[in-house]
Amino acid sequence: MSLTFRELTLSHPCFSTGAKPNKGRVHLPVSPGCNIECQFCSRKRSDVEDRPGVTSSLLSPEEALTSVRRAVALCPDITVAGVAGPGDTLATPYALQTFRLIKEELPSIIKCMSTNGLLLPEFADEIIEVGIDSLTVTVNAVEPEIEAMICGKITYEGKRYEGVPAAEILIRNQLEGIRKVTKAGVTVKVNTVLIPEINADHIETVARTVSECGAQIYNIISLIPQHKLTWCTEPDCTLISEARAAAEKHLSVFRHCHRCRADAAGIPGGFDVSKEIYAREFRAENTFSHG
Ligand code: CLF
Ligand code: SF4
Repeated sequence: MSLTFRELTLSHPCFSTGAKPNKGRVHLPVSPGCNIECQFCSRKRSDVEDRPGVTSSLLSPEEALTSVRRAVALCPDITVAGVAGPGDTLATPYALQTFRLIKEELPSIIKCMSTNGLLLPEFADEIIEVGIDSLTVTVNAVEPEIEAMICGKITYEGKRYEGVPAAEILIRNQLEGIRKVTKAGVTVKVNTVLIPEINADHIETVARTVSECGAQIYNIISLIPQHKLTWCTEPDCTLISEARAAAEKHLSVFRHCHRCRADAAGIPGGFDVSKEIYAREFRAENTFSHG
């Protein structure tokens, strides 16, 4: 049985809608591949870049379980084990395999998974059965013409799609998947990457649509202009505030996102134990993508 939204607001660092979270999470970089091509995404191995999509190493599900044990021993405030990349969690089987091990060995740990949602309808039953407590779906647009500017290509059922046809499939699956898992009691958070030149005027429509599908909390992530979106700008504080206010008409908004790496560990924005767990030397640059 998954935790309720109310229980998550008290125990999950990315579901606290009021005060800064004092709970922590350990991210397990077990998902190497992806099935879509976000124009802002640059996945890589790095010890220094501090953003989603970046990791020092990849782990097997068994190694990930060991990492959770070490993380909790080092930082007892860690309540959540999350898989947020570096690729998509449903493009390979390792994230769900990892959560099965956690469920068996460490049942009190909250299981949190982040996906682009392309394969969500297909894996919804397994997500429910494994007992994922919180699922994040990154939905950057619900209009195919807008999404096509953000996601260039997808690979789906063995075929490559581009442009608007790709965006139509992605949006359809994201919304269908959100409906399916929320109906079964899984709490869904939606992340949207705010891109001033592309989706800034579209945020309220995304928030309303995903809320109607059952999502309960919304997180706006500022674009880090990179890869094919270097022509775009990072949103300023005013634009972020306006976007949050527009979204908040429809669902709760999370405001303390730290655009975590795929191997982050500790309290977001606070005590960091990732170096001890993943043997990283130091962290510095602040760049971006999903989380
Ligand atoms: Fe990780 Fe994401 Fe789960 Fe949180 S992060 S998989 S929901 S446990 Fe949190 Fe980090 Fe922001 Fe993500 S601060 S990037 S929202
Ligand atoms: Fe895949 Fe996530 Fe990168 Fe998009 S941001 S291409 S979903 S890994």
